[in-house]
Amino acid sequence: MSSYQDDEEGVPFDGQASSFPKDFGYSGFEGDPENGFDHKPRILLMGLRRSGKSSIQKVVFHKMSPNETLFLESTNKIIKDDINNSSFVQFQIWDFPGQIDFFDSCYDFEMIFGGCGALVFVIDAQDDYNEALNKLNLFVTKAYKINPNIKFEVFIHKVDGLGDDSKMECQRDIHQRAIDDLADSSFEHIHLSFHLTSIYDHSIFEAFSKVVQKLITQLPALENLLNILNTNSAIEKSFLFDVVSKIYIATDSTPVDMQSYELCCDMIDVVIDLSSIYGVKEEQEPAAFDKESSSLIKLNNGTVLYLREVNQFLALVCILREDNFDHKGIIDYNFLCFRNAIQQVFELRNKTQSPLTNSIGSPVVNGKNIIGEGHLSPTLTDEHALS
Ligand SMILES: Nc1nc2c(ncn2[C@@H]2O[C@H](COP(=O)(O)OP(=O)(O)O)[C@@H](O)[C@H]2O)c(=O)[nH]1
Ligand SMILES: [Mg+2]
Repeated sequence: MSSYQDDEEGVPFDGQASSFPKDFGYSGFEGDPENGFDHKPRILLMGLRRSGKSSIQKVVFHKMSPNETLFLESTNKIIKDDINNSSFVQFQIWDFPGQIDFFDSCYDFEMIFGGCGALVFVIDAQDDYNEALNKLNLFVTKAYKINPNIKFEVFIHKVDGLGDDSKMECQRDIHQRAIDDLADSSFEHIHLSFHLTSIYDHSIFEAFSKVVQKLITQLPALENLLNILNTNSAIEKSFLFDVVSKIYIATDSTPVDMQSYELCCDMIDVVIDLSSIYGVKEEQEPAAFDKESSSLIKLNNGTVLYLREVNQFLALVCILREDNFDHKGIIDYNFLCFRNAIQQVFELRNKTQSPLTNSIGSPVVNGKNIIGEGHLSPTLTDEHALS
């Protein structure tokens, strides 16, 4: 294991959280605690050389601009990156060198896959992908044998160079061949998820959001809270954003359309940019996003974007019709209830070391199952909200 390098290891979170305790984040991965590894879900980035793995990691989590990735040097050892220093989203990303080989004895694959939550396999769609598909099959089957709980995600990457038709064609082809290959090696029960991605638009953030969401055990509870909030406040769409990475860690159960997601991402940029220019007090540590953060943007098509701080790391961004924004008082009140409920979900998780979930996989808040009728309705509902 001498080839591992920790040079990008993030500074541990310093515990300065305003609203939440310092261990606020995801629950630890289900790996063996004895092996001395960090108890964070681990996401592995794999794929051929130059497929775009390091670029993805830099753009999504380190604010690198897509053009700068042209100058990235190729990775020749596993780079472990701790995503937790300033962000709610806490996990490790391991960026693998493209030329990694299973017969290389310096890698301990039992350990690598054993504690892994998700394996992201990146395929360069602008290149010939035959070799990539062979590698995919090899990696997935090997990883599955060691740890069948891994979520397998395939990023069909660099699709910015393809037209709409060829994107679809490429996805269909890769999907079909990957599934066929698995069937040929008698692993047809392995589930692969496919995403079309590019670092030049929001698709990479969207895809990563979905990967990260699968690692959040509290997701059903968060979704449900967002649904309740929306119904009672006449909100059309709401996202719970990790502000630093602009990954959404949950959204309500209506389908996500890319445009709304992009609008919300752009709103976060606007808010952070404006407050780092005008909103930072001199005597304080510069913090562009804090308890006071909130913003309202009216679009000229009768739609309103509304952003509120949920905690140091998270923001709620909602899209609603301008007419429904007349009830701002109710929306704000419902938001406070929502924020409280979120806080309870995570406090509970932090308190109990034992598994949080019950039979239907959702946490219990205040002795009540968070999924189910009537939950929180006494506080969140207001008859006037929809009248
Ligand atoms: N057109 C395009 N190029 C990309 C994209 N992502 C990465 N690249 C380029 O692909 C090259 C290889 O990227 P790199 O991250 O070093 O690949 P790695 O070897 O898999 O880590 C770089 O020149 C990137 O600028 C993308 O989404 N679209
Ligand atoms: Mg690399």
